Amino acid sequence: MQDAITSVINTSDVQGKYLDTSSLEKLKGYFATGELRVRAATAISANAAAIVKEAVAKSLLYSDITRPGGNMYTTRRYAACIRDLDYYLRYSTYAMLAGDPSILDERVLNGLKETYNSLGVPVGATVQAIQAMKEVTAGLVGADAGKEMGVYFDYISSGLS
Ligand SMILES: CCC1=C(C)/C(=C/C2=NC(=C\c3[nH]c(/C=C4\NC(=O)[C@H](C)[C@H]4CC)c(C)c3CCC(=O)O)/C(CCC(=O)O)=C2C)NC1=O
Repeated sequence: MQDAITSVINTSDVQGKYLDTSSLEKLKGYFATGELRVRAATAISANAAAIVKEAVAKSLLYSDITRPGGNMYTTRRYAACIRDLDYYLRYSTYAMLAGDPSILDERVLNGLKETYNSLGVPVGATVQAIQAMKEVTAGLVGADAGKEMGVYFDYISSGLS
């Protein structure tokens, strides 16, 4: 896993150089938003279950997906879906704190699409639920932190698509 700091340091180290202006600007931006990131992570962890629940209500409930024949039908599969959404929320929060998406590649997206395809888990509906979490989260943490979280929700969405 990388973060905003190791990412610019590794890039400079490969070239055997001190940080250039654009790397220093990136770091400045990251440090300037440190407080915002920590505050957002605190609010998200205190409200994680409610965020997932509201996102499911907005995107999946009362659709064919929760009826017999749908992939969320049966309590076991419903629970697996809720658990997956909680993974996406938690790992997006880690990535937002790190300011870098690499943890999502390593721990979430690696092999996920293949698993979903082999189990018949619908990717389109999953992406809708992730986008609903993006909206609900932005409503909770405010526009600036919401935009930052949105980067990582979108990263998972495109990694699945
Ligand atoms: C931390 C990284 C990580 C991820 C991401 C993860 C995902 C993941 N989701 C799974 C299943 C599943 N995922 C879903 C999810 C859904 N079905 C729907 O219709 C909805 C649209 C959607 C929720 C938004 C369902 C229903 C299953 C169970 C499928 C089955 O067994 O038939 C499985 C198969 C094994 C299992 O059932 O536990 C994995 C590995 N596991 C991990 O360790």
